[in-house]
Amino acid sequence: MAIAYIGLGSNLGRKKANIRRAIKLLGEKKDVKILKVSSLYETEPVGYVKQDWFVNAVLKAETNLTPRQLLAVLKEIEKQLKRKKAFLKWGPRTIDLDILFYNNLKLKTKDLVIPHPEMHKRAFVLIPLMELEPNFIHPTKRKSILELLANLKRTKKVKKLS
Ligand code: PH2
Ligand code: MG
Ligand code: MG
Repeated sequence: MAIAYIGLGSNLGRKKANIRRAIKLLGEKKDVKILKVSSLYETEPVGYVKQDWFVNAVLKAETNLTPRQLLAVLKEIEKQLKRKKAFLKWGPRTIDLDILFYNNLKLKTKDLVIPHPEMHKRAFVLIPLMELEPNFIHPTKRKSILELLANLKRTKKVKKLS
């Protein structure tokens, strides 16, 4: 069994409903057990800024899928939620599901990089992750989530939803 952390984001359509639906679909997979889910946050877009704000969250799951199998499951759920093929890097999407961590694995392949290569710079990931696992050590940065967040220059707004 492995522990995986997954980042969820949506900025098209019914954003909160998209996030909740993705969590439900993932939880229904027989090889995935969701252990914890963070609060939902409204977050200012990072990267391509001329798009709507996102709703973001992070979850912790136990799984016996390999990273590659887990990625395939996440892609399948993205498809089910009608994510369109990217017309713009980092542009609007109904749902985005990213593997943040998979145990302490370090993996670099063409279509899958773990830990997620941008996560340590993103308050919209670190803040929800802080709720779940403040002391988890980032396998390549060798810093805890708490430290990464403390070191982050925060320019983008992240607001907790009730
Ligand atoms: N995802 C991106 C690019 N920018 N900004 C926010 N606030 N939230 C996201 O999930 C996000 C983003 C690419 O996946
Ligand atoms: Mg992403
Ligand atoms: Mg993605």
